[in-house]
Amino acid sequence: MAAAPSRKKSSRVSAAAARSSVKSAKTPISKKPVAKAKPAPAPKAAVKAASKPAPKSIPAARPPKPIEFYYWPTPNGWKVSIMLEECGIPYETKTVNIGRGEQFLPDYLKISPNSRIPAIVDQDGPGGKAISVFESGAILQYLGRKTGKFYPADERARVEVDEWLFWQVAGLGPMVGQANHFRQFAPESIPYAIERYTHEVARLYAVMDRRLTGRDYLAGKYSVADMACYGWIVPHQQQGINLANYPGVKAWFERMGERPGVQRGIAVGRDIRSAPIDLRSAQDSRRVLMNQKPR
Ligand SMILES: N[C@@H](CCC(=O)N[C@@H](CS)C(=O)NCC(=O)O)C(=O)O
Repeated sequence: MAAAPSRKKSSRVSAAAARSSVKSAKTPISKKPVAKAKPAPAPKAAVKAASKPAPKSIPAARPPKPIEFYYWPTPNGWKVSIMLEECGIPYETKTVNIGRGEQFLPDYLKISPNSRIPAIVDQDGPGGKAISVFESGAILQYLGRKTGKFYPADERARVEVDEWLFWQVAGLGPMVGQANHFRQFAPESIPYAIERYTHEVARLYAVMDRRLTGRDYLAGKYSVADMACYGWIVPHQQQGINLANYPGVKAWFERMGERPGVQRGIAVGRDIRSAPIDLRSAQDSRRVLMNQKPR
């Protein structure tokens, strides 16, 4: 079982969780449940009364425990915040400040061994036991199977969703990441790298555009594949992309942006992202994120 990071994290129970009036799980997930003491023997009179057949009562169902969501507001984090909001299941956000290096804390590595966000811990996992999941694609598939939403059970439909989900996870995300790095953050301007990744991103937009011509969503019906892609299209201008050149993507992007679940998902942690940047901490973040050595 995975353990929660030991450092204090700001956490917030989502609007969805508040709606289902589930209390936030304040106990660290590493804490084992305390064994209950045996009840004292009942007095005789009580035993007599109890020997009468009691009217059968149905035990009240325990409310589901909120999903613990390890998050920072970035395109990979948004995939899962959108899915959680779209599904309307209770969740508790635990921020992992990747600019401060919290993704490398030993306790977090037990949940996310690749030291990246997002990750989740579901205390109500298979067999009623806790499970942790890292990698955004695996999380989306897990939540889709758990809730039966946005991830079809029919094999043909599921293959289509998987194709576009993996296309995003292995193609669009990493290539946009490289383009962003060389276009905005590299300490020196390397025209070869800028051109290579800007062209590759444009090629991927063209692939997506062909797919979305005559279709509302990537796999026909709205699915986790669309949620995975949306956050990567939000910063299209920084990628050197003019959406007017990709009318299918543009229409899809607008359609997605109108969904309340997408709007709520993208808004999770917006306050952290839009906090005023102090130059020193921005430089420290850049050092943490851009100068990683193998560990
Ligand atoms: N393949 C991973 C990628 C996750 C990823 O790269 N997350 C970024 C934020 S968008 C991160 O945690 N970066 C921290 C770092 O680079 O140290 C997934 O899809 O979950």
